Amino acid sequence: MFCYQCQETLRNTGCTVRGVCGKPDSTSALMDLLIDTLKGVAVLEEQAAARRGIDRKTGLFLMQSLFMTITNANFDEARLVAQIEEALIIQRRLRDELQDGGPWPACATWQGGPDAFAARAAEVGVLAEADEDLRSLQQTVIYGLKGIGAYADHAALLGYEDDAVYGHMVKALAQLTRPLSLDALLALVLETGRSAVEAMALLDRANSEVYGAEEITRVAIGVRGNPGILVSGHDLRDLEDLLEETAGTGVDVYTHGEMLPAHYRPFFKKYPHLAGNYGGAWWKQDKEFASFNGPILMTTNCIIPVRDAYRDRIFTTGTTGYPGVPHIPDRQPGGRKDFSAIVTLARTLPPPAEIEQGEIVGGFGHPQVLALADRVVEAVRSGAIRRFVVMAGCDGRMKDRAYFTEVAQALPPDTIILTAGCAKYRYNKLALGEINGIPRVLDAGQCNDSYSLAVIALKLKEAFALEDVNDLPISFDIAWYEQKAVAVLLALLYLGFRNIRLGPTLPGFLSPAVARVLGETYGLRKTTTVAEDVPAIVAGA
Ligand code: SF4
Ligand code: SF3
Repeated sequence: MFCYQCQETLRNTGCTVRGVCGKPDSTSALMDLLIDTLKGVAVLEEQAAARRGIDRKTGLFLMQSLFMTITNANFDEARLVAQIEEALIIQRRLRDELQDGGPWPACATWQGGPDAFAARAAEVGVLAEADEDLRSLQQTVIYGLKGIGAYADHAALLGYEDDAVYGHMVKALAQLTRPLSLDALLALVLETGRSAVEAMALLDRANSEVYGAEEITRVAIGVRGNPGILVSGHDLRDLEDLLEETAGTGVDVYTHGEMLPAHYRPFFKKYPHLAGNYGGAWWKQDKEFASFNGPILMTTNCIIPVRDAYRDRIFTTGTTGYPGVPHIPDRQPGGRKDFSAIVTLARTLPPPAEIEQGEIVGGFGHPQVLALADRVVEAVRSGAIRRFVVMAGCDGRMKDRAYFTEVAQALPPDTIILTAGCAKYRYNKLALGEINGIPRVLDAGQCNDSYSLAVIALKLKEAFALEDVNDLPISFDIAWYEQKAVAVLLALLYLGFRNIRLGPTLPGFLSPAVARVLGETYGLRKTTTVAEDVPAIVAGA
């Protein structure tokens, strides 16, 4: 195997025997094979779409399939094989539709079955491209597409789809089957950034129209005395179905990890049994799931290798999966998922053990911050706020991520931290105070809500009548782990944000030459030390 898609890749160069995340060699091969097969679907769909427009079902299939290959999303090989077989069926259907489609690339001609799987798997994969710079840019596109796939899937589940997002997915995957120059690939990377903006904007609209825009909310982090269900991941529709299923049963529902921001949306406040948030970021789940005592529902990434302490009470749904863990099937059109097995189990189990007490504050999406715009602009003009520091992204288990907590603590009291994603757990429980009644940590929501932070910056640019968003007193100190963060990064670059610090390492998939080009063109750089970075951030360097 060879995989270097996440921040924890071995020695920041690549996992070659087994993933640091626990992904076995055989699963990695199936993921490579699935991506290869999706490229075949895209080549055929691109031609068919030229005649009849994009087929949304095929577009959504591509999105969901790529979502399954994100770090810590799906470890279930049977599901990956089923997805490959489905892709081969779609290929056959498209070939029948096209008939005169001419010669197809290999990714659109190989046939399924175990022997064919093994033979084809040996030919595809990241290292199939020998040139490290071409490989670097090709994979940057793929990883950006994975993040887009995740966000577009969430939007589609709420009934929001965008043909332009599907169109870019099809075009980009098809393009990757062709010999492209470095310049052409760089252009495709930026186009993928544009598509990431569109996908995040779509999801922002979907979430806000269906569940209400985020508003300032205090969320309890202690526990009540009833049995509970813990719901993790990013899928708000799953949370809605679970809250409906548990209403009046005496079972409470707690959010975990990236589900925390659901509390900020007005729709979910009507459920009195949505009890609070339990625990922190994904990587502590081995301990937090053990002490929770009740069932756990994983709706998306990040699931880590399942421990015995909670093996008999964890469930997956949607694009996520784990071998031996019960998987709750998709809802029928117009219906709800059937979570009754989880509720029945919850009633037999003890309530969660308390691991902390108190509250956290969040809900600073763009509508909420813009509602405070007068106060914010005045605080900047008066000098009460010297600088905004965007510290969005992912958390992870590596010790050097303490950097992000220490930066939050070391930033002077006249700075505001804008955050989104599970990176927030590094500092959202610290007592960092307020500036003129505005909390110093403003949490916009999930990682996709990094879009909100970009909107806030662009609106502030207007408020201060600036030509260039980089003239704002705003700096970026981003933490990344998986491929949604890659989509967010490409979106920020596309929107024109410069001098982003990225850590705790630059992606291993950026070759030295590609990293140099991104550094020279966009000012993208690696985080260094707290002592070096904090003064530079405050000075706007
Ligand atoms: Fe390694 Fe990350 Fe790939 Fe897992 S997802 S195999 S940790 S690079
Ligand atoms: Fe976290 Fe996995 Fe990326 Fe949505 S839950 S941000 S790492």
